[in-house]
Amino acid sequence: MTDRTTADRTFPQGFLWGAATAAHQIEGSPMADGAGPSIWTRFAHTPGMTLNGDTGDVACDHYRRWKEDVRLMKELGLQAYRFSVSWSRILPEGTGRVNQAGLDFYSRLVDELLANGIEPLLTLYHWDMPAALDDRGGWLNRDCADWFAEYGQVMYRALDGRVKKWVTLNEPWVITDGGYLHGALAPGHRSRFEAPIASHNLMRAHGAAVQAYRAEGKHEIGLVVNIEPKYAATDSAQDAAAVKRAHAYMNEQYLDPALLGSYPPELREIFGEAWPEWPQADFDLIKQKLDFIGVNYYTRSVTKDAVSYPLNTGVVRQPSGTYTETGWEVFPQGLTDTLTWVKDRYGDIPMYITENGAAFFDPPVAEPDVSGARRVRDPLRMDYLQKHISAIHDAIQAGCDIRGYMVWSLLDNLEWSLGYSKRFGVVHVNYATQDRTPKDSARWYTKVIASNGKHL
Ligand code: LGS
Repeated sequence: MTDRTTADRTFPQGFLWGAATAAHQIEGSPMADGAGPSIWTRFAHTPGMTLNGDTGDVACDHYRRWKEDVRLMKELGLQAYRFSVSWSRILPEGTGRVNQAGLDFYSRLVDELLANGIEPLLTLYHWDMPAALDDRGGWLNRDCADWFAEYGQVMYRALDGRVKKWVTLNEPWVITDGGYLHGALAPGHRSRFEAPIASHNLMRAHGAAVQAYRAEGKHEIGLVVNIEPKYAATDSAQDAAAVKRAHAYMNEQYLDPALLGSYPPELREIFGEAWPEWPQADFDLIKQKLDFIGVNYYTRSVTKDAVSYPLNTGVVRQPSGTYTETGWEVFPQGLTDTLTWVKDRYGDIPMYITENGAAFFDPPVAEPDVSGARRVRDPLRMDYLQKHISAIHDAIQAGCDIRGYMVWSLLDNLEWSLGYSKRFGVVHVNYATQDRTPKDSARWYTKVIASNGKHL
């Protein structure tokens, strides 16, 4: 570890500092201007699926307040903004007819970002598949690779002149584990047989969208994965094997086929008879040259052998650990370990931290102080971000090619099935008035950006 008080913490020149969001979590107005329903609109409107029945019908009303939100980004000094496009605004039926009004929304947003000197990072898929495609089997239907490439092509043709950084999928592990294995996320299936098929088809869709990009696009495209490093609870052989299973399932299941063209052998052990044989042609599709990997990092897990479905592992809570509001351990060293692991296993590929952040209880917005500014004091979030940004610097010093950092999230927003109960924003959102108030962490982040990481 470097000495945080004296080390030269300047980040590489051109390091991109920004913030991230996703369509369903902030936009609201899901059916506006000719959009079709997405699986998340449908899921959230199904009784019992989200905390308090919360939906994305209003969220942060960003669909109408996008201009004001870009102004806020500019005020905060952001250099980049990672957002996602809602597929069903563009193709209401999922394929075929393009809804120009939906496309116009993102086109205006991109123009406004560029006019303010903010670089857009566009994610094609952050979990909100058109419901019409789920009706045709969703990610379980092998045709999804063609559907996704078609949607990608529409977006590349419309925006590649202005958007230079593209992401195919956000976190295929979460899509599958939440959507097809445990059912807490849309479309809410619970099947050990479906999960490997959904995963595999997501990766085929990723490969097809990258191929389509090479035919149309001139810039960069990558994949975003969540990585959670696994550490053994004891030095027993059983716990070591449990770590290998957990690590293969969560961290290697997607990067291995994308970058190495194969799956780790532990997946067969985990899924047993539910693990199919895959044709070699599928791996040829999945393994495309990528320009970067996006890493979403939140926490680690200390893992032990245990009876659980389907991994037979358990997570050991750390008595001396610090935990966030979502119950995740704060463990910055895990981010350094994660980034060096990616480099060691997959080679010297450029990486972005495409998400990192924490939900903590925030006190109410304080009355304006003498300067007239309203404040939200969020020292725990600031501390979390500070330590994780330092951990990235450690990884850079260890030789990792890290190109940028996107805090999760710009705004407090809809945390999927947890509804509005968890606040991840560096900017507070009052959902009754839609007032935005930068928290202390945002003010601090502005200085980090202005000093290229020196002012941590
Ligand atoms: O809002 C989501 C954030 C919040 O935390 C975002 O849309 C997702 O891309 C991303 O998955 N997000 C996220 N992930 C943290 C997952 C940690 C799971 C830890 C489970 C430990 C028991």
